[in-house]
Amino acid sequence: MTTHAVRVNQLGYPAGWPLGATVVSDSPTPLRWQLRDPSGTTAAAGETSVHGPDPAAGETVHTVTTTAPASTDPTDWVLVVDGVQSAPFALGARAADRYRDLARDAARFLYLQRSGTPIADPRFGRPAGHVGTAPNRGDGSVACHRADCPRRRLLFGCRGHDLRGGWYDAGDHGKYAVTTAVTVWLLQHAVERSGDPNLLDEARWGLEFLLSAQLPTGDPDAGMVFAAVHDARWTGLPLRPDADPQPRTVRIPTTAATYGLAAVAAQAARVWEVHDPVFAARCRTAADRAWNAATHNPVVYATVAEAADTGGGPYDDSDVRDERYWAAAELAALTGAEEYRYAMLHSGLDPVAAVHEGFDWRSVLPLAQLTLALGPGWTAASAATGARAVLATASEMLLTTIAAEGHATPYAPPDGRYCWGSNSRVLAHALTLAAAADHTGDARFFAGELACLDYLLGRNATGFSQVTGYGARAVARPHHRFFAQAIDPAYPPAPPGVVVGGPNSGLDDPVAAMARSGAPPQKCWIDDPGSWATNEVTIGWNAALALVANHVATHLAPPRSLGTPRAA
Ligand code: 9MR
Repeated sequence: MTTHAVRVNQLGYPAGWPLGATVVSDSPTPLRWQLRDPSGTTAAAGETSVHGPDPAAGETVHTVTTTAPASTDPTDWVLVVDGVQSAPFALGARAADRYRDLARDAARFLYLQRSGTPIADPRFGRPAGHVGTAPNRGDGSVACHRADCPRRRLLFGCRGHDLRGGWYDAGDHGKYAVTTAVTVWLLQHAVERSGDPNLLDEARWGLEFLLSAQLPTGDPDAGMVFAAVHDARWTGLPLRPDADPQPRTVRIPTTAATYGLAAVAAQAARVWEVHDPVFAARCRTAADRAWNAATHNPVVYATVAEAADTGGGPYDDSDVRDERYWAAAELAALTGAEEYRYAMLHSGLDPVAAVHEGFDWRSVLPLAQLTLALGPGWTAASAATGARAVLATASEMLLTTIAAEGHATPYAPPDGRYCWGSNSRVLAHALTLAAAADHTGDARFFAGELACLDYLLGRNATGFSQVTGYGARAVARPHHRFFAQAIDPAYPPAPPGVVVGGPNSGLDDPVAAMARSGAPPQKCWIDDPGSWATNEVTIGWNAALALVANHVATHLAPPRSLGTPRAA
């Protein structure tokens, strides 16, 4: 009978909310747990619950469930079970503060990923990437391969399109429309949700790139949006963006990319109205053009075959019903027009199933529900009520999963296989629970959101916090061409507050395949810069992290004093 590990949220636990932990032990009977303060004094104690086998982790586990006490000693608490000690964590107000830090750090990662502009940062700064200074070939004039491109000159092909700016998607130097759209949407959603315009500048950086990827009037694909611009061939690690010598290539305009612009430009038209009405009007026009173009070109898909020349990710998607639904929802909220409501009504999709599965760049219907639930602009009251019910129903299902899983995560794919970027599924679920908490006021949903963060910040079978810089035992060697100190000390380390893709049953790279072959799903991960399939970082995943951390920090903040009422 042995106890091997005590896994906790290494950031910490805010006072009055659940303190949940997982203990790896084959003891058939409950074990004593002790919560010890930094001096080693036991502040609280109790008994574990025997959970039994946890198939996702391939382990037999117990769980600890108690309420986090308020504490005057904010850091370096530990949980001890059967002589085994957890990593240290914070309690009380300090934990809430750390979520505020995390929200800021997570959002800053997007700035650090900007292309086409120098990055001003003492530790993580660098020259502008892909502006055309040698050895870069630049993104200012990237040729496309369309036979009917109007910029084509006889024999020489297309003279090139200006696709500077935007964000590098991940550890490579590709810039992709579908992930840019999700990232822009998340940032603008935060603004629409809280009224805090803090993230608007960053959102606009991504949006301007999408606008420049939309083909102008006169082009045979007018209104459509290029899917991506990336290197013609994969480059190695490490590599600073401005030192990338590869020619750049642009990927054909697709229906999914175009609906993505329609959705976020419609959302931007609402959000920018009060700050910059001229830009808002430009966004509205772009959204209209994109909707019409995608409606007339409904089946132009990004495919693995089309991406086969390597140098960028395929981001393949051959079901764009959800992208159309998303664009329709954002346009309905902007204009109230019947056409968009009709499109949603006849999508043939099941919103509860989609929200329960969670969003990613390929499955975006949940984003539409989050917008509709806010009831902005012209959204019909019935649509808002319906979306809130969808979020609440899906959230109840997520709480059931959390209660059943040994590591209390809402992620339990039906086939038992963890997907590429599984950590981002957990974040998607956290956003669903956050919205349900806001719309219903039900504290169980907020506790569910915290459980998602517990998992990501250390209560998982890897035993690592999956966020850089947050936790004594945290991921530190992500797959990234510039934050590559793990490979070459001349490069900067990963900045704090970056979430990696996490456990991926596919083990789709040689490093992960070699190290983790046969591992249970939640252990299909390795903190190695060579593992792009488990340890890469992306803008979309980090934007979601920023939103969740921000929501938690805001929810935990003491209610603002309304002042002393004066006598009438
Ligand atoms: O995030 C993407 C994941 O959903 C896909 O399954 C995977 C394979 O197509 O690609 C992931 O995206 C990667 C892209 O292909 C290349 N740049 C890094 C992206 C994150 O790992």
